[in-house]
Amino acid sequence: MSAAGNILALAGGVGGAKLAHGLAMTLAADRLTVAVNTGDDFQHMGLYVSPDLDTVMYTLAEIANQETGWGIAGETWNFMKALERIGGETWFQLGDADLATHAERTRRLAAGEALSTITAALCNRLGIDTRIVPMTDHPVRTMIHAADRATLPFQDYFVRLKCAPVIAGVAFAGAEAALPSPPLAALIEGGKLDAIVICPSNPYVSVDPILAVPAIGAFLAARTVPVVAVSPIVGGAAIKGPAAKMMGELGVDVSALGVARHYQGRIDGLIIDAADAALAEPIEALGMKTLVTGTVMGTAADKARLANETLAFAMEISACQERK
Ligand code: FO1
Repeated sequence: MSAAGNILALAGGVGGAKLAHGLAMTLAADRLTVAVNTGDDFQHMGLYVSPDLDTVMYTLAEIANQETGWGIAGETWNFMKALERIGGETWFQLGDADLATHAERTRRLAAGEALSTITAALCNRLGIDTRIVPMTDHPVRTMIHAADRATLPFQDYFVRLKCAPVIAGVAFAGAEAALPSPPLAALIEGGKLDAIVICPSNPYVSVDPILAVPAIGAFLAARTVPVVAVSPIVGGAAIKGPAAKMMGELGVDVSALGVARHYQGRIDGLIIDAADAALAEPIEALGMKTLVTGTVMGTAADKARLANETLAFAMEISACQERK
């Protein structure tokens, strides 16, 4: 694979967006496609909200709100204050600038445009030249099966209930009928891909929904290019979000080894943090290569470095596979 190969990155929330940003800084725009989870999407107050698409878009446009991990930097909350005053629903905070994205996306969906078409238009207006595409234009909704037998839509679990319910399982309603979005289908059918990068997103609710789209999961299972993942679990904890809590409740090892087991058979390499160096051996025993490096991305330089190391790791695996 040439140094700047054709890369497909699979991303969800904050961690995924950070590595996608690093890859966008590293690769020419026509060499990178970021396919984003839409299982978190939902209708709220008549608006279609697509959190992971917005987190990736805002991150690559460098307008993401660093404090919250979602929405837009320097946000104002006049809409929410006015909503509170008249007794509206306020558990899901919609900032004034962020609201424009939801309103415009909702308007264009109602006019019959596809989510991938709208996403391309929004990215263009935000000055993003990297291709950001939804995993599918069809409805797929992540549902949390709680141990008390309740089935919760994802945002109810994640935001309204603050991830408190004990999780017993996850399902992706609509996934079996979903097709990859047209730009993603063209890429995976085009035969020009050099590697796939699974960004450090929650494996259960950010990456699995993408792989639950049958043609995407099948493409990875029958892969002819290396698939490398970055572990979102460092030192037994998640950098952000409920991944560690979920893994504990699902009874899997809350570690990079637990992540490796989750992806076993679907990836060729796992990048783990230096804090987890001792796990490299048991992870390699699962039949995948490992790269031990700094995986916590605090700065833009961290993002670019990890992106370069990820691409080099994928190239190395590709070279090994070609020699076989
Ligand atoms: N997460 C919260 O914890 N509280 C919120 O009020 C909230 C609002 C919100 C609005 C727009 C958006 O795109 C994301 C928002 N999120 C909020 C985060 C969202 O629930 C998560 O980004 C994903 O669904 C999980 O990665």
